[in-house]
Amino acid sequence: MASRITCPVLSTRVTSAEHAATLIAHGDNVGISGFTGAGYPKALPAALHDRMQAAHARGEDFRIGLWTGASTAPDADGVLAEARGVSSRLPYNSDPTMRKLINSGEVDYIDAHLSHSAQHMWFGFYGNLDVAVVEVTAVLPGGLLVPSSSVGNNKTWLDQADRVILEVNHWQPRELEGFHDIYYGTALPPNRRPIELTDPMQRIGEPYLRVDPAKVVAVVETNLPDRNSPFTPPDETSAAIAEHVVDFLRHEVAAGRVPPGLLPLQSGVGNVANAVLAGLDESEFNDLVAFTEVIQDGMLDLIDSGTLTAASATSFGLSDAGVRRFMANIDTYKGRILLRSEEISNHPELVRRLGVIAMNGLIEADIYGNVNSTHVMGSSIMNGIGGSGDFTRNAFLNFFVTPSTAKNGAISTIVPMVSHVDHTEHDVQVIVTEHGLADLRGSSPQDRAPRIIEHCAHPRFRDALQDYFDRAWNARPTARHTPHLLNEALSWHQRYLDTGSM
Ligand code: 0RQ
Repeated sequence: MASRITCPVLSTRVTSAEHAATLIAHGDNVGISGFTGAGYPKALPAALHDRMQAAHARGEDFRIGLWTGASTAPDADGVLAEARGVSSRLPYNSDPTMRKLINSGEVDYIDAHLSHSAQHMWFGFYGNLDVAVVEVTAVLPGGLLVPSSSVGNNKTWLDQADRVILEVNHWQPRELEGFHDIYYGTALPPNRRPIELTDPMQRIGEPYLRVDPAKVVAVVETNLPDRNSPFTPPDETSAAIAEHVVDFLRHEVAAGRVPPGLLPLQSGVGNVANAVLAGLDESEFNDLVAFTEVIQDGMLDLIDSGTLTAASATSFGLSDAGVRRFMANIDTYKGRILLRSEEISNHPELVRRLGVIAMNGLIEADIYGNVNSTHVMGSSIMNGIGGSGDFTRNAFLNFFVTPSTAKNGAISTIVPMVSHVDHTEHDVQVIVTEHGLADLRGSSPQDRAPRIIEHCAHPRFRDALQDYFDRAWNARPTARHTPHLLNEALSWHQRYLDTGSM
């Protein structure tokens, strides 16, 4: 195995994961790498899990504050949750074991916008970061680090942590060097300057992360794969959603509001998002570019077919087949894929300047266009807001895509009033289900309701939604801007909790 650690100082710090784990103590805040299952530390969390369990067996408390880029994997979030070793967690989680502890009240979850997480750290809102644990591809002289398959919050964690543990993962292709653009120009108010990025693929930083070698207390070598999620081909529902989105974009181009090559695309994670990308791939659109968070298989398809010329993101989020394809052709992607820190990939200034077209999933929307992306029945977290708020509010055009029902039709994803709000009616522009699309731009709440009911709701729920709107309209003639029946607005959710169906 060729050495990936060519920094003379840091090559003396190579040690085992078990030893490195002894350098983390109960009560520490620990910032780990990782974003949508890519680039998270693979060995340290398991070693820490064992230390936590041993401490708990001795009757001692051992819990840490766990900060990440976004979601990690069962062998990072999962094992630490299983060890009951996490007191607080930020900013985005999709791990089922961690989710259970959050929903049982055992773990405090701070569900920040991804673009906020780094700056809130710099502002001092989260407290001191004791340790950073960051996976990298290689360690070069002078503390220059070749990042791995995600960047996330690594720059901030490396800068801010008192102590740093590096995992050098030999599984990550050494050829990843050159795929990153790490911007070191962010300053704190009142000294901030514009971020001079005017093209999605412009380089404004450098290919390496930096670390002060004096802070590095351990370097651990691994050879373990990322958590690569299986890819499900589009089903009938997601294909129908994709068709509505593509048709709408055609319409926008014909109306002269959007250029023929569209505008930089952001696509959320999940199968519906992949289906929309597949829909674009089959369409006449080409020469597209992405300014997004995650490169999923669908993006790779678009790059391979030439529909997409290039993509800027903060992370990969590929299936096993996607990873094999990427690795086999890695040189052809160089210069066409750029990974940045999440504070830049999701930066409101850049999303707005570039005029991004944002497409994200939802859990439920109400008849006035408020969107809930995070909570089930008002109280249980699903994943988190992620980057959906960063992109939605600042986009040129935003879409929310969803099947019209969930849980085998027991739940309508269009409801009288959302049980939690992530994206307000002031932000949301286009809602799309398999039944159609509601364009909410420039419309009042009373105009939106009939459109959403008619075009987006499942036919089985349409009459009940229309009936709710009509009765609310008639109930209080002086309160018709956003008519509601307050004693009934959340009754659909209560009915589901009581009976298992809305
Ligand atoms: O749960 O698998 O247990 O049945 O939610 O739903 O329909 O498979 O859709 O995978 O696209 O996820 C909003 C969660 C949608 C996602 C959300 C249940 C449903 C299923 C998933 P089961 P689907 P998706 C960039 C952008 C926030 C972050 C974001 C998300 C599960 O898109 O996390 O946008 N978004 N980031 O059954 C109860 C409802 C439901 C419901 C769906 N109304 N009530 N359960 N479900 N609707 C990426 C990042 O930021 C990293």
